[in-house]
Amino acid sequence: MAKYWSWLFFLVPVLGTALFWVSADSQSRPLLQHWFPRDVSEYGHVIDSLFMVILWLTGIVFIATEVALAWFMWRYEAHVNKKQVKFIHGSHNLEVVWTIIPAATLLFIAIYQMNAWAETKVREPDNPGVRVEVTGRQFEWRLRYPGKDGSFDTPDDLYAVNVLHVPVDEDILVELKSEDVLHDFFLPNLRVKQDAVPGMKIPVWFRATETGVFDLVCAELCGWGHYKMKGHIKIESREEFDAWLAELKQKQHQAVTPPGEEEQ
Ligand SMILES: [Cu+2]
Repeated sequence: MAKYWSWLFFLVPVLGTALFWVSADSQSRPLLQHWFPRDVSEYGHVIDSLFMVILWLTGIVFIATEVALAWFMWRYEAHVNKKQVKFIHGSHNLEVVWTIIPAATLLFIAIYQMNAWAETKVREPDNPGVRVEVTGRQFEWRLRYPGKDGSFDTPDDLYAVNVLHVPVDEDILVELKSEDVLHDFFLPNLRVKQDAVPGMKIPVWFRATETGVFDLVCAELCGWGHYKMKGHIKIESREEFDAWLAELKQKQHQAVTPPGEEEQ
């Protein structure tokens, strides 16, 4: 019976690896591209290559341990091995080895990822093309642009909901907030994922390299309507973005100014 179990366990790494292999995004295997969403961010490849390094490391360990598990089940089946079992009380050398190897691996990852972290979380752009405030609330994304004067909390602030317009090839600086609970600002195609924490203003930045409409979703289970908390990011040319902003300003102006009180 144990022989069957060992085969079953052996199938885990085999099927797992095969599934990753066929679904990976590659020119030579265009069958099932369930891998990363298309990268349209300037630093996206940094995140992706870091992901691949960690996937290779954990993948090798996964396959090695699963194969070892299956092999031991196969080799040391009780019915076959009539020899008396020898008990041991641990091995000091082995303990040292399997403590040092993971510790060294983690230290390697910690040092290796420093540049990626700095790029995405530390080196805030000095002169962003657009600043926008994004506030997560149950269950939508509230967006605010500073208007002409470039600062928030002034009468020319512009408001939008769920569709984040940004110009392509410019640094975008998002000031991320939450109005109620934990949310998570997730732009899969831009490799941006950041928790929105009540009481905090967290800077997030990216630079889009292509125009198009992509997902903006909440990646934190934030309540019953979490699934509804999805929007879009619309990446467009500078001209289109300015035109949209002007139109938004026009609409907002009409909405707040009573007829006959048009400012000159
Ligand atoms: Cu949410």
